[in-house]
Amino acid sequence: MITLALSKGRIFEETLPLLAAAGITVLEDPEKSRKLILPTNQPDVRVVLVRATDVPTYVEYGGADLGVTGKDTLIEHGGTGIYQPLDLRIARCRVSVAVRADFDYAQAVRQGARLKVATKYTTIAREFFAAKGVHVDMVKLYGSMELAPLTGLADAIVDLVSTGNTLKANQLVEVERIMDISARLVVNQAALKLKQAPLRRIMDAFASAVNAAE
Ligand code: PRT
Ligand code: MG
Repeated sequence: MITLALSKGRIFEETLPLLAAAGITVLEDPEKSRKLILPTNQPDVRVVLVRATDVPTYVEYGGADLGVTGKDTLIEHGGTGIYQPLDLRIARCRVSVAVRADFDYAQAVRQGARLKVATKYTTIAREFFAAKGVHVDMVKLYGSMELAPLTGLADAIVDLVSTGNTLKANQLVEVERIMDISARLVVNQAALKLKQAPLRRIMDAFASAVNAAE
């Protein structure tokens, strides 16, 4: 049995075409079913639905043989003990710094002010501001980062941006782009040895589909 960990939403949706390229069809719609284990047209392949941030953990400890996860999530997890063979180029976005439109970020940085930063991405944010020599007080959040500068919880947020519509709707402006993000295929290292043939077949099909999509 091959177990693939996916999260509901964009990761699931954007992985479907790659699965199709490997001849795999998921037989149930996660938006309609309450099941967490979804069968596929291949009796020896199943999909497990986990929280996006839990995908690396499932793959690391062998709860799943492989998974699809954003580079953001992978960096925050640490990526230890996980094989990362392929950039799938799906679920693309960027990690950026955003502030209220009336906050002078450039001046705060220039003056060496301590910056209060709210984010779910504390590892990425810490590294970024350390490299800039900016002192930060980090506030860890698990969602709705956009609210933090509007309520005085923070001066700035570090969050994912795709179209920029969410920032705009909350009167925030993107002031720095930290890194580009896309989803990666992650594979359990022991599984790669024990189930080499079926995993290679899926990895190769994904790789061809990614190259064809270029
Ligand atoms: O939502 P939930 O709390 O269950 O978990 P999650 O947010 O970790 O999962 P999900 O499915 O939202 O995101 C999974 C992965 O998709 C992320 O780890 C990213 O690698 C990738 N991805 C790509 C995105 C986006 N684009 C994205 N736009 N993840 C989140 N967003 C959010 C962003 O946080 C912000 O709130 O969308 C909003 C911004 O979008 P725009 O288009 O308005 O700029
Ligand atoms: Mg989300």
